[in-house]
Amino acid sequence: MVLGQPSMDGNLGVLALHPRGSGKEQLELLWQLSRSSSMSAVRYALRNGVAVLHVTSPPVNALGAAVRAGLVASMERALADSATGLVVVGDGLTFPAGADITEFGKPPMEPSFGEVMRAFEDADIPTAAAIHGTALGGGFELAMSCHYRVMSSCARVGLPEVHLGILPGAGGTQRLPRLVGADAAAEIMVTGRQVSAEEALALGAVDAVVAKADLEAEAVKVVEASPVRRTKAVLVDGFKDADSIAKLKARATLDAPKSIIQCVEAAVCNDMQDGLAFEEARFRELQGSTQANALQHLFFAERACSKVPGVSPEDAVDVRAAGVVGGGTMGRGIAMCFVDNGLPVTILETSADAAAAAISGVEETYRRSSAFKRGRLTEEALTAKLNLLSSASDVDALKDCDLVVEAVFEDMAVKRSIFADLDRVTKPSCVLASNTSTLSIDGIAGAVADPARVVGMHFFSPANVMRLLENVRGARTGPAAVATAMAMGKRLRKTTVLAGDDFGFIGNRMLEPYGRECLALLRHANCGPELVDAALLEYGMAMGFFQMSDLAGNDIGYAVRTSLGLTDAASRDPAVEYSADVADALARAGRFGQKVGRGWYAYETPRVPSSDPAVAELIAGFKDASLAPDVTRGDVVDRALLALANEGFRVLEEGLALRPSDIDVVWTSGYGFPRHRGGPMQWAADDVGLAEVKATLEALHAARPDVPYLKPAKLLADMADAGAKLGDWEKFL
Ligand code: T1G
Repeated sequence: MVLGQPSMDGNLGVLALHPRGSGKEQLELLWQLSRSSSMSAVRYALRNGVAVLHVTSPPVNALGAAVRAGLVASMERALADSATGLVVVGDGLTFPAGADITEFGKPPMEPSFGEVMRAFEDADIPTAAAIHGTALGGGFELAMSCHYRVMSSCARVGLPEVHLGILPGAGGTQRLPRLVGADAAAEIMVTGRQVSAEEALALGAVDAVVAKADLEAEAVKVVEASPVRRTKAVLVDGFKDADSIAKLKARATLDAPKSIIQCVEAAVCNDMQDGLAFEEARFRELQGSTQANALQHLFFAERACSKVPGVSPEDAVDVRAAGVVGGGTMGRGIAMCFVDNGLPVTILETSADAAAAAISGVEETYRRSSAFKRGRLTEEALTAKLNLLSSASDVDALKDCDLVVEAVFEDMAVKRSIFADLDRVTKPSCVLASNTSTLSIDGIAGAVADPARVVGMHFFSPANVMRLLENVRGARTGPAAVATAMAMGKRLRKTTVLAGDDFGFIGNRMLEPYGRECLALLRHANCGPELVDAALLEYGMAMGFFQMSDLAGNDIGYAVRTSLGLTDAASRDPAVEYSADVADALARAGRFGQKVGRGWYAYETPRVPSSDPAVAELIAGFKDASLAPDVTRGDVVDRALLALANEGFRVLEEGLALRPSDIDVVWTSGYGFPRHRGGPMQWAADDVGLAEVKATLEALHAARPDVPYLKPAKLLADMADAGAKLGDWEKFL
């Protein structure tokens, strides 16, 4: 192998193209490496003649360069020691959970993944992987390069690269079909799902499932008693189930899943070497692509968002009992989150009847759920959940709570009186949270003696389903309340972000200009909700704006605008465009959306929107003949999504978000922004480019100077002028 040259040996391209120093110097560097950090990353021991390798690179034993070097050096040492077999184990949390994602996009380091996999597959002694935790991506590929796989009963395996916009590039697309067949392999890689030990054994992906305590010993027994058996020698039969592969192809709309299916097809009719070359070529096309960059941006964004500078997880209150004030849709959903994660909760309502109704409402929701209907949620498990749930109509019932979440309707006076009551009966250490989506947390906190214990916990409807939790720090919210809310988000397995306390926090604040621009588009002659929504769906939004409004309820938006004095033309600022007048008219016509069977669309079939001539007639009254008659889908995307991203930069410059990637997490996990676009900030800055974003916004603003949200945010403009990327944002604050 000649260093610096792209090689055909499954070397993951991005990891092999760096001509630093001569071949000889690089090799020397490799052995130095294998002598130093790599040997600390992989511990070597000989056990009755069997070499046992322990990968020790916390937190997840990712297969970074040092681990790869350590594995290759240890294999060579085992052969030099005439070992009779070799077992590889992960120390700590897990068997290697994949390539080291932090190495992506950085200068490549040897040895290549291909070299590591070949060393284990081509070894002349039997090799086995002893799998615990989550053997994912390159980790599972390493296991499949071993001749045998022993798995602990609670472990999981998988190839989730598709979630990073890439494919398993270390032989996974060629070895998995050889172990489990083309159909199952394609399904596992296209979905990126984790596979349980039981299923992995049934599929033939592993050879044995044992108790964790016996894992290493059992793996040693296997290599002591088994011959060399190379996965590459297995031939792959064609797809058996044409329907399921057709469904898989239909759902494979993004680049990575398409390439994965092509690789499995290549495995069917090619020998291993050709299949690996095909896989490598597809991997090179994907790595560094817009979709891969976007999804990898989100991988780290979703891990960074739970970290709050200056607030330590140790500050969190130990929550052993929770309370929820309000047994309506949101209150019930929040209570379900608590009991779903084993936390006792009391729902407080205004009367005993309402309290009882809240409990039966929760039970009914569980019984209607697909989990219950499909038996995943058993009667017994449901009973256990309901045993954690109680309700009351006397606030004293919440006196022993460690956390109380208020979820009543949006009225400041009502919320303040509830918080005053809570302040009176709860422990001083109890954290008081509000699920408000628009009102000021600091305004609510003013009702209690110690405002430091008041924080916002903004769940999204339905709270027991939606992944996002937007916590809100008021001006007087203390570190304990912030830490408790963030820790609770993790405990409830929510994607948790911290926002500042201003109108609409992060998500709803940005929803405002996005929605206003969608409404303003209706003034063009050819534009109705159908065109706007079709353009947004085509872009990848989970839902069009008008479909989303009908789901949320057009009366909610109208009530918020009325509370802000906007629905009365006389009290509005005439110098500012108001595009929501058509939405006000829709609400006044009682078209509240799905809940009444008509909104921007008609819903003859529940949840299925269809065009309604009555809406076209209503909108016709708001058409503006002075505007260009026709808008295109491209115009819709430009106007709605650039207005959204622009507001994101305002949110950032005002300190309402801790980092731009938090904004992307909010919109991809709470508002249906497509993950393969990375979020509004990453898309605008690193895909479109800030210079173009700025120029487009300036042109839109020049045409409509009475629309303040179209004026480029200062942070955006400064970064654009400097040709900056999203990662440089802090330099411009
Ligand atoms: N590389 C680098 N860092 C990683 C990592 C990885 N693969 N996986 C996790 N981390 C970090 C993470 O950023 C966090 O850091 C800490 O570990 C704990 O993670 C050749 C090219 C394993 C199921 O996609 O799914 O192999 O925030 O908070 O909830 O074909 O992490 O503490 O600083 O998520 O217990 C394929 C990705 C890679 C698996 C554990 N592998 N990881 O979940 O902890 S591509 C993956 C996970 C690949 C090959 C290709 C999860 C987990 P920090 P965490 P967790």
